[in-house]
Amino acid sequence: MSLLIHHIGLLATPTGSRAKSGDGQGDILLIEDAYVLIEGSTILRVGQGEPEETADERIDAGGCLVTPGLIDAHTHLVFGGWREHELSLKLQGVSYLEILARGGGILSTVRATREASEEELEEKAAKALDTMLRHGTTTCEAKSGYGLDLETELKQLRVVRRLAKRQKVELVSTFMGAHALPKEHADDREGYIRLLTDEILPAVAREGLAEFCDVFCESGVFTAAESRRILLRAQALGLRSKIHADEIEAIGGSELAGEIGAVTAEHLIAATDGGIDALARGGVIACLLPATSLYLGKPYARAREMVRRGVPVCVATDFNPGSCPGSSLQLAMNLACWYCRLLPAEVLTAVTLNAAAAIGREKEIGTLERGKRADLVLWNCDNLDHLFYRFGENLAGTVIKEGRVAAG
Ligand code: IZC
Ligand code: ZN
Repeated sequence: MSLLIHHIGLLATPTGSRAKSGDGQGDILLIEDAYVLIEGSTILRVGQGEPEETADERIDAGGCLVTPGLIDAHTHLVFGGWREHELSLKLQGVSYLEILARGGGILSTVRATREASEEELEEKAAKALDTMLRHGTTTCEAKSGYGLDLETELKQLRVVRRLAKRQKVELVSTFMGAHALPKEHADDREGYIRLLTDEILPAVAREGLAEFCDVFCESGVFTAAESRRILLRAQALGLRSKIHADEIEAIGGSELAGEIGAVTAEHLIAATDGGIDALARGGVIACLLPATSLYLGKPYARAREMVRRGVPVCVATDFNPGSCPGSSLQLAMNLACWYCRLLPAEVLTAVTLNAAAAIGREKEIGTLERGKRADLVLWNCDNLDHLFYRFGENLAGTVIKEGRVAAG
């Protein structure tokens, strides 16, 4: 089955199959009056005007902007409950880490996730994915980390595996058992780290439930030395590394990411110049989450400095019930412009090709080029600047996933 999408006013896409950094971050391909010819689930050709071949089906894009499908490379997708009771606390000045230290925050979501059935977790996450798809997200990374015991961590990851089969957003799974110390190990850090490295990680690897392992390397959570131990054990079991680094305080997470060849370092709000250089040296992608800065009232990551120092920048939502209870990648894209000072073309690369590389999918998705998967968005606007200039409304029109209309 072939599908032609023609009369595209402007096609905007990064090119290639490697993360882009420096000047390359904003170096995108722009084609006016473009078409995309799709065969099955794959792009056959992208060009200008009309192709010579006929197609089984046609979609007239009516002069709109078309980009690759958005890729959300950082979410905590599967969780029980919400945390609206923290809103008033936060408004009264109680900090995110203080709420966690009092046994709330992540630990309250852990309680709700342990109590929830697999079916409940699955239905809830399926709804979130449906919303994301309608907003242009065609691929999404999903972390565990609200179980913090063998049974519930596996439960979360199995939910992701089932969701991957039953709905349209493509999912990439990350194990994040090192998200907090569970209450039963509050006075036994060593015991919990052993549980992770000796029992839970081997079980995750045995069942093939995750491609990545992530650690919350943060003051009061896991130290850089503990994070190193957990991530190296995960690497030995075949799981590539991600690190929540320098979100609130810089305690060596970026340096560790560079040292152990992590694929990504996440947040980086408090990253130092030395930390940014360590990322550049290690070829680590910076995964920035500006909607979390907005929600926690924190500064924004120094994206311009990262681009200047040669670090590829990715932008994602961080969708989770505590620090980012919203799944709009479009909002994160707006914030990346206004507060991280990235240009529209740079942000486009950040949520497509660099996001694909952040989840190990740069050869398959992230650009509109021959041989890549046909994931794309027809936007309700006709130029790239417009997409970033508007905010608070969903501008995604028709969303195509693997060559089929998935939403809109
Ligand atoms: O549930 O608070 N930062 N982990 C690290 C989170 C935010 C998610 C949460
Ligand atoms: Zn996160």
